[in-house]
Amino acid sequence: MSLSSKLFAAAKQVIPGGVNSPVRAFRNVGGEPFFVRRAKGAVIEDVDGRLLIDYVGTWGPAILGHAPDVLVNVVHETAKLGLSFGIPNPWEVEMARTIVDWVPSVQKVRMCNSGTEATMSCLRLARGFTGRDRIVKFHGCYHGHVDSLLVSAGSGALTHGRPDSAGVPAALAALTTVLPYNDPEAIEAFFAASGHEVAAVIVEAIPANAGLFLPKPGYLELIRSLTTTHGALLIFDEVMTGFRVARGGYQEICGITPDLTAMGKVIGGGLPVGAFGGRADIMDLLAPDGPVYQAGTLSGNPLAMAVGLTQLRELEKAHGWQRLEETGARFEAGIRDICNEIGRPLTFNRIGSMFCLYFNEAPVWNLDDAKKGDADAFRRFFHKALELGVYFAPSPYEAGFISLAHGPLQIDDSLDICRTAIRHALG
Ligand code: KE4
Repeated sequence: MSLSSKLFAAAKQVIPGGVNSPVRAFRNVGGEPFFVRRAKGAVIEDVDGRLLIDYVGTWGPAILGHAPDVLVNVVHETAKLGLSFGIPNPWEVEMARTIVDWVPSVQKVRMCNSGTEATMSCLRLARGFTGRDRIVKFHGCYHGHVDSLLVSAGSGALTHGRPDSAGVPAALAALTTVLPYNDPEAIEAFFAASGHEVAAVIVEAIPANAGLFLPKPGYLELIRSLTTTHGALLIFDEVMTGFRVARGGYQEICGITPDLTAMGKVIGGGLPVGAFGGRADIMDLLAPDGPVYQAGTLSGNPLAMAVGLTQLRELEKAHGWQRLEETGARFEAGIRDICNEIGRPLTFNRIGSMFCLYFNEAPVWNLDDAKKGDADAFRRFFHKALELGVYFAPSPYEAGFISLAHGPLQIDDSLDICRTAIRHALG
């Protein structure tokens, strides 16, 4: 019996499902999760000594690769000064100024401790600012485990076939309208009828919790236009895309100015972090100045701020976004070559260092398309790749992440393994 199996048996005695976050449980792919001992660069080592090239990257934060010396050193140095203060400190001012400088739509920003806190706070702000209650989200988009947003959610909720969580009061869920993504007619019709009720539309800047699919040309612009016309706010959830697909997130690429933005992951460098920001006239409604309450014991803690700031600086110094695009393009070209060799043009969606290989040959533009993928083929692909030394997300409803530590060697090795795994999956 492997040490991972022993640990999983022990974990299940004291942790629900044996995991601290459902998607880690391998329920969608079958089998048992492995337990990690350590990680460095593009490689993770499990407790049984197996080495794996990692395309999950702790779900986005490890954009430089795991445990780069520069981040480990800054943890050591900062920890000597304190682990948490619950008192204003210089690091949080510098983080706020960096975010405001890099993301022009963010005039003011508040730190918190997870992406969920960030999106939850955006909703409360939007409701407080507009005096309205209705929230609009999209099928398959995931914004963390916020009650109002666990309605037709993606990621782990979708993976486990429960996009609508138990425990969310029906009265609250009734205030959330869920629309099909990339469907202009649907959102136009909804706003024509009910736009005056809407506090905010929240959308993943790039939906990456049902695999990954891209906004059709003009779609985000339409959402921006409709929200502006009807006095609703536009919230970009950039928890995953922020500081990854571009220095200023996807809004830098698409040129759309949201009213609020939720952020996380990359800005913590692997330590617990979230942030939300936007128009000053909205953010100033937050306590202690305004009537919208939001708080957090560990918000702006020095370790997360110091590590996150260092990661952002390293990304900028290394021209990280250009390099991530180049590596992502290399990986995509390799996957497409494999599919051409096999004569099976599987759908591969990518933006920069985020991607999804669907076991589906038709285009994937929304959740319904994503669900047409061959789940059994994905399972065979996932486990063969894992057996051969590559770790992809244990669900077809997640994205893959490439880091600056994924060099040509790792990419070429990964593609060789993917060739075998795809052939195995397709039989
Ligand atoms: P956290 O609360 O997990 O820090 O962030 C929630 C969140 C918000 N918005 C987006 C677009 C997200 O993708 C997430 C969380 N991402 C998932 C991966 N798809 C986290 C993995 C997990 O739940 O274990």
